[in-house]
Amino acid sequence: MDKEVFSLCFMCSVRCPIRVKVKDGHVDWIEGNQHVAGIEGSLCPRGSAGKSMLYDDQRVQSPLIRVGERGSGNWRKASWDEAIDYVATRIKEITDENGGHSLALCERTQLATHVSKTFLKALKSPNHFTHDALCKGSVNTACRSLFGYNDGQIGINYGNTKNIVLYGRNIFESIALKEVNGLMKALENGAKLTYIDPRVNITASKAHRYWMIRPGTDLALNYALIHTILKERLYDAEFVSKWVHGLSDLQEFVEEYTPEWAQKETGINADEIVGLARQISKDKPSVIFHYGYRGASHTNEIYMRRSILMLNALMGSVEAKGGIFFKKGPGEVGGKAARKLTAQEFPKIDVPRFDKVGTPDFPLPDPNHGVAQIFPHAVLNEDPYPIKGLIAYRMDPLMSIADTTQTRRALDKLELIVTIDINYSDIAWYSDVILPESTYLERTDCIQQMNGLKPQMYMREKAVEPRYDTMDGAMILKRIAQKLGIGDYFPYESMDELVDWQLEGTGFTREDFKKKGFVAYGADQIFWDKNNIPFKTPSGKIEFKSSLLENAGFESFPEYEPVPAPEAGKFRLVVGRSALHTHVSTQNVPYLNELESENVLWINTGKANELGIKDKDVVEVTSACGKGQIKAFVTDLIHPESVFMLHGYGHQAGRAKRSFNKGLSDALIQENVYDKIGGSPAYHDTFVSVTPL
Ligand SMILES: Nc1nc2c(c(=O)[nH]1)N[C@H]1C(S)=C(S)[C@@H](COP(=O)(O)OP(=O)(O)OC[C@H]3O[C@@H](n4cnc5c(=O)[nH]c(N)nc54)[C@H](O)[C@@H]3O)O[C@H]1N2
Ligand SMILES: Nc1nc2c(c(=O)[nH]1)N[C@H]1C(S)=C(S)[C@@H](COP(=O)(O)OP(=O)(O)OC[C@H]3O[C@@H](n4cnc5c(=O)[nH]c(N)nc54)[C@H](O)[C@@H]3O)O[C@H]1N2
Ligand code: SF4
Ligand SMILES: [Mo]
Repeated sequence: MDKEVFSLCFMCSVRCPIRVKVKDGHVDWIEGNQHVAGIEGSLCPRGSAGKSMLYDDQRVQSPLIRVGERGSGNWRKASWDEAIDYVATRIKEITDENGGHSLALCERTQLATHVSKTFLKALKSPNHFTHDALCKGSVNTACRSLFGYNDGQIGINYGNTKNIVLYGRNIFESIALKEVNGLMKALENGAKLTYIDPRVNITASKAHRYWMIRPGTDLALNYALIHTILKERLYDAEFVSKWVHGLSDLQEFVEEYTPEWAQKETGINADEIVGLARQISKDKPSVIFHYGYRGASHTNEIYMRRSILMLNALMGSVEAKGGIFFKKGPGEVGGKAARKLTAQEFPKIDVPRFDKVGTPDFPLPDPNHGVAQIFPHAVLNEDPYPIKGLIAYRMDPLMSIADTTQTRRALDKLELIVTIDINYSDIAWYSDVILPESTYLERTDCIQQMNGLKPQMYMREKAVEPRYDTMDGAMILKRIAQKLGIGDYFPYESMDELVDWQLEGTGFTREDFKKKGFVAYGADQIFWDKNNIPFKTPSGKIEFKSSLLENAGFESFPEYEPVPAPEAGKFRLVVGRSALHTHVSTQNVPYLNELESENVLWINTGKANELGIKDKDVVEVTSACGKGQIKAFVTDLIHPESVFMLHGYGHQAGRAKRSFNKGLSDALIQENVYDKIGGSPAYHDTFVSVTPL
């Protein structure tokens, strides 16, 4: 029998709305949900490959318990009853002896995150941590320092923008579909795009203005832009005088950071910097300085992200059409959000988090996410206490935290590693137990609350029955919880019941999602009155002079520290994504692997000639913490100070045969250093030497 199901893609975390056509119990076709504005049927390459992932036999097919050494790949099949019993028994032993806090759970934030948070809270462990700090920890902190809202509560109105500046935000390859479609619409309507990156990528090729910046110096560029905007009074005076706290402090601070000074630091011509400031101010407030995710990734990340947000405030583009806006929830229109299990009462936890976030040692990162890259340090040093067990749920610390060798040493100290995954990821391969989750096409999931200009809810609905002996994540955790005697926190027997529980009191039912795949609380876009924006900072204003930073003992405007050039023969290693893969997840998916199966090292032609490296030669890349081999891509399209590779390659799980040992893992080479204020890792603060073999 044929049917069509509205659901949510999960080939990456963006979760675009999709329509799945099913024939005789098989997925026949996947396309974007045509009812959703900004999607209208479109899908990215990874979304289109969902079927290839579903019908791939090289994913985990049943629960597995390790029989050989960790990482040796010797497994025995187990039934769900046995696997759940085994995991619950081991968790009980560990937490009875060492306390609930000796168990940690890491996860890439997803729809069932409220379930895993509940699991840890019920066990009295504060040690839930997500991918967030690895991705944009300092962006989150910077947003809170200026607006009192985190980055997740802020959106970008691409479709109506007139002028946009992207700092290494490689939007046409590091994709979120709605953003791409929105920006394309704006470009068709005449918007101007400036792209800044030490590397010429697809986004650079679509820009009106491209600057090959010296890697790591975006902050210097921004100080010069701010200098020019203030000196020439190019800012939105009305907005700034109403909302900005600390303008005169900023003015005094940027006095010395002239465009001529920035030219020396960044390599960007001073006249061009002035030219951008003048041009973009003509389009205010419908302009965007994109605060990004990754791009620059350095120990001073917090100040770089703050400087971008300040540029938006100076242009008055905050809560403006074609600028950045605060996301509106159902409460704005008298509606109710879906319930979360975390709203229950839990036992009090009286120990700090493993990463000390929220204590004077690490006051500013977001405790809802924690700081993942501290995990290896905390385990190895037993600081603040010994951690004995880890559940890795849709996150791979081995490939996603810098310095894999160090992370593996930390994992070796653990008594229990359990992975909930769909693939033979590197962390699954290194675990004691693998609990396979059903893929997104085989499972119904928790409700997606989508706050934005128009608050909505979406639902992931099962399209086909699971092909293998797999289970939904929220059911796996519930069953372990039952064995541990904390089952009462999980008041459902199936995913449908959990969704019904979430929807209680919202006025919507599961049936309502069947028509279009989503429900909307109202029809109109909501912008707040610009004279009445409820900033959540202590002053109620946009805090250039930040009480969040200063109360914690940090400066709002620390002096700029010049970015060192690499020593002779060395390069700054920078990394990024490809349009064809998601992080470390999809390299083994047949269709995607066929299109791109290996990463290469971009190296500047002049530098390659000096080193005697020719295109496609295999080279060795060496840092202070690791080394590996990779093919060279010799090109003029990269700044001579940096070399670049795609993230996500160099997998070590033997049963994922297509991706096994293909290319090189950036995490093996990168040092685990980070922004000690904002929380982001400094992935781009590793210097490497490159030698021909
Ligand atoms: N296809 C695909 N799309 C994705 C993802 C995916 O895995 N695959 N992941 C999603 C996620 S979670 C994220 S966080 C986003 C990431 O999206 P982006 O923030 O766009 O990140 P990257 O792909 O990491 O691209 C980083 C770019 O920054 C450049 N860069 C390096 N150093 C500097 C510097 O000093 N200054 C400047 N200006 N640029 C620099 C690099 O050369 C690279 O081109 O993508 C999202 N979209
Ligand atoms: N070295 C280095 N580290 C990085 C980055 C980098 O550029 N370089 N980028 C950082 C960024 S921006 C981010 S966002 C993070 C992402 O970090 P991660 O979350 O670790 O990476 P992902 O590839 O998104 O997903 C991890 C795991 O989820 C599994 N998975 C996929 N779908 C499902 C599912 O439906 N259920 C379950 N249970 N598992 C599933 C995949 O098989 C994979 O093993 O990495 C960060 N870490
Ligand atoms: S951006 Fe692509 S992979 Fe990610 S959810 Fe959307 S369609 Fe799927
Ligand atoms: Mo990310």
